[in-house]
Amino acid sequence: MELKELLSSSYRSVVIQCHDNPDADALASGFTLLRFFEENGWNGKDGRTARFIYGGVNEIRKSDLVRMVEMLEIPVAHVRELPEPDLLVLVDCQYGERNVEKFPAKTIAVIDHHQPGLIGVRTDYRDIRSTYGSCATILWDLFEQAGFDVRKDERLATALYYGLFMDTAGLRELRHPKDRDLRDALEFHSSQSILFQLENCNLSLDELRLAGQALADYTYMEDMRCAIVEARRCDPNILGIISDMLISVDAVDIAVVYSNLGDRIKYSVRSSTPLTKANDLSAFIGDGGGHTRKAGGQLSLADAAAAPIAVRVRRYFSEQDVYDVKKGILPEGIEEAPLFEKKRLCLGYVKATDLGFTEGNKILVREMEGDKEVTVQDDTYLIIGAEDEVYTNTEAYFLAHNDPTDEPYVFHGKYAPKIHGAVTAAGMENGEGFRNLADCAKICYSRGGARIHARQLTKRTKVFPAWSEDYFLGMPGDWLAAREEDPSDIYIINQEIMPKTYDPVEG
Ligand SMILES: [Mn+2]
Repeated sequence: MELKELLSSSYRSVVIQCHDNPDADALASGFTLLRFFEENGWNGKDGRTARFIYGGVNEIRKSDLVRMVEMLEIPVAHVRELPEPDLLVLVDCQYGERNVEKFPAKTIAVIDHHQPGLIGVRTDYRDIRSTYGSCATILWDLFEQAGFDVRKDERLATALYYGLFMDTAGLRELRHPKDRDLRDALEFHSSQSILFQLENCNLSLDELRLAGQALADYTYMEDMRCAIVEARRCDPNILGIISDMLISVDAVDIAVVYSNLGDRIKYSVRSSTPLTKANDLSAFIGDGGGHTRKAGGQLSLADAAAAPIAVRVRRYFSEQDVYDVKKGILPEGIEEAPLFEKKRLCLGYVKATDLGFTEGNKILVREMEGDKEVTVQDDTYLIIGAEDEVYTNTEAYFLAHNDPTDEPYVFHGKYAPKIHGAVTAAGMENGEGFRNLADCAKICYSRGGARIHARQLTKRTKVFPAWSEDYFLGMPGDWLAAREEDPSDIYIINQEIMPKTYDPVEG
């Protein structure tokens, strides 16, 4: 969806509504969208109106939210009745959901980052991006697309930044590269003093007591070095605080903290062991994601009734195969699996020095999987691979395995990798230094021909290769591969990538 679709002047009355018991993300999304409508003529001379409301029994009471509304001057109204508007835009929630008071409207639009729910409920426009950490991120992306620059009003930038901050446990559970883009683009355009005040008044004395009680009653799985804690119903932000405390305990390598919010379960995961990535465990438990160390997610009540959190955590460990090249734990019979041959692939490449970087420069590469730092050498090539991932080669290796061309590379994936100098000197406009790597890249063709043995996985599998501390994760349907010349060099190939990159060897 694009915002200009909502700008028809036939919508004389526009109402923006967020969920009942609004949180920071909901307030940020509604507030900035209201300003967008005003920028485009609503609440002006011609009588078209736009307002921002929420329903439900309760008025905003949480202290950081009360201050957020005051300090950012958010004109939000608590209502129980609403004259039917021409256009109702729901932000950070969906029409007909339990936590959203239902008001009639002629046209309904939904902008949300939760799981799409309630198929069949009427919605005329929808933009649901459930892989985003906050609804603020979607709004920011839509504003960018529409040419509405929130950086010119510090209050708007601060609102969006704080919305993302609160929905991602203090930016520790960022899920999508766009979340990182928002953080970098708006950090220096937000009011640091307002953010500091808000961040430091979002735990009440009651919540402190709740966190203490929850921590006192942990479940400990000694074999996994995993601790699980259930907290009473609370603001989801508290879960991140509790899990951060839990993971700092010496006997705890994995921490899972959850709470039943009434309409769903929210959970927070921490890991301090390279054997388990927090985002893997989080995605296994329910609808979750995040970082290798810190992640979070949510689970529907029906799914939790079918298998509670503790059962899911146990299953995560019992229902997996683990291979470790360094320890010599290898899959049996992989050298008898069918042979495949690497295809010639169309990839993107850029020589780092052609981007103006010099030997020793540290650069930051942002891709779907996350951010990574690369130290540039004189002969460093950056390659955009078949999975939109970015990796580096030396010049000698690159030329030995690829045929470069001068044709411009065209990116077709979901998030075009970006790059910038990782130096963030004082006063430098961080986030604005990002360049789209794909725009600078040219096409090369990999030589192909390398052969592997491969078979499809029937079980979730972790492979620790010889050359990295990080493991590959394979799901049933993905492929377990071993190089023909060296069957101990094993790795995982995603099931969608396999047919694009390998051909079966006939006979
Ligand atoms: Mn949200």
